[in-house]
Amino acid sequence: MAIPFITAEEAASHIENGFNVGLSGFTASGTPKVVTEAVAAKAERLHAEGKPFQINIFTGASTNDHVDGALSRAGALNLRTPYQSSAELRKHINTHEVHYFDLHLSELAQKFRYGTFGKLNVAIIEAAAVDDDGSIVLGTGLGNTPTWALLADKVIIELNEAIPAGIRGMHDVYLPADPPARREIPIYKVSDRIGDPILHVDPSKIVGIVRSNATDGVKPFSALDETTKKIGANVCDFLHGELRAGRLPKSFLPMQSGVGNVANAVLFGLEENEEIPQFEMYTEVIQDAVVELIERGKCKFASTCSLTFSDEKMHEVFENIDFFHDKIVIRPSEISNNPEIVRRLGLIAMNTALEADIFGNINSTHVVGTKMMNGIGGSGDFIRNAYLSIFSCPSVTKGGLISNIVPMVSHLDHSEHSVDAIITDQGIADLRGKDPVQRAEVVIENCAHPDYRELLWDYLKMGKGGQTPHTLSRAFAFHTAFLETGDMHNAQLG
Ligand code: 0RQ
Repeated sequence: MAIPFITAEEAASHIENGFNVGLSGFTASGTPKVVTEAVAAKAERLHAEGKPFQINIFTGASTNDHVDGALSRAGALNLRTPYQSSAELRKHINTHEVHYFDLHLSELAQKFRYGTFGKLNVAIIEAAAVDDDGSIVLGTGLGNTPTWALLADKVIIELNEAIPAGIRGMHDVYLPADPPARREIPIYKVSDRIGDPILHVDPSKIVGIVRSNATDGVKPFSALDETTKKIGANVCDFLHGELRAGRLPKSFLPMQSGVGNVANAVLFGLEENEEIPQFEMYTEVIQDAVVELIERGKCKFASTCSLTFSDEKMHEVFENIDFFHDKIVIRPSEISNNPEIVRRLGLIAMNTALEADIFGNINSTHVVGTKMMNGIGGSGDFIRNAYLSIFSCPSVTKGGLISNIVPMVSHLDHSEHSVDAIITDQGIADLRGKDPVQRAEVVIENCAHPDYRELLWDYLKMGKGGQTPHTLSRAFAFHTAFLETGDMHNAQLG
């Protein structure tokens, strides 16, 4: 039987108060765009009539304004997981209007299959093509779609006519068996394909197809500035040093790169550095910089969960899709971020910190310890299991009022046990094999901004012993000074 075309409003009528809804995609890429706007409008209508309407949204990672923006503005979100990066949603999370469960991205699909979140009522899946037998060519991001398609009672397809037919064949849809039946995931090389290019959905569950032609709407990155350029150059120096010392194989190892302006700058640094050989990427997002790395042959192959390109760059890739077709594979997030594969392939993991402490602990999520920024995303999936785990960030932010190197992180995402190196615009702190005091010395000397070094030395020296010589009553002196005076330079250690 032919699957009917329906309107976004008709699709939204299948979503009821309290439902668990799974969305395709990863970042804005491959994420639905029109049905969620209709759900937000429905919520506003019902709220105006005094009726309740809130749903729980499960995704691959962050989304777009059609999801997190529209639904949080409409007051339509109850629970949200596993990651977000929306300024609008952030406000609602930090006032507790939305319950946000910040989770390692590789874990959500299996947790859902294990029954942690109850049943999945509806999945909304963006597609480049759909057949009446339920065969679907997915869009620019894969995320947790195979699990949503398997578990959902009803499936709504958003057929996005802006995605070229040439994307067919770039996906590798694979669902691991669950314990106790799980076996190894048989990826031994970055480019290995283990699944099916097509997602197969039980056609009797598909309630209809909604047409769309909206782009992913990813904004281009801020232009590189002196600070981000220096961070990029320092990361390259570190990697080059590892090659020279024989601690990295001459053929190099696959790279993972996180999100944001700093990660994008690091990738540009890799492109420009002739001493870094050609490499492959095994990562969860590829951003604009990777398009150029592939075009110039510096990146030979990229395994990813999404093509998170700005609209301009995506247009360029779509125009030239045949060139990229055999150089990129798009995988589900539980495979792109799988700790087993990260450890097996020996990834070089490069992620960004909001702040790092002198002993090597990392805060990637909470501004001054309390306000959620985005979430842990996939950073923990990668860094805990990588061959080499690097965190980078600028040494200071907000014009120098905040030092990103502090005595003790105000929230802990990644512990000293999982961090090999911290790299800022000031330099490189190689933490491997060092005890806490030795780590602190190298972090202060090489990574802290000169304006804050003396304060950090004073903090380290005032410690009264113990392997990690904290002075607990002063450990948050930097943060307290910022909250009270707007400037960490005013930290009172005495
Ligand atoms: O604020 O937006 O007001 O200017 O934080 O900082 O320097 O532009 O850094 O864009 O690279 O993002 C950690 C957030 C960095 C990101 C984080 C303020 C700063 C600015 C952004 P403004 P930058 P980036 C895989 C990996 C976690 C998830 C992850 C992230 C804004 O990389 O979300 O790694 N990572 N996933 O001014 C207060 C500090 C601050 C601070 C920076 N110490 N205190 N504010 N800022 N440091 C990908 C996925 O999982 C999908």
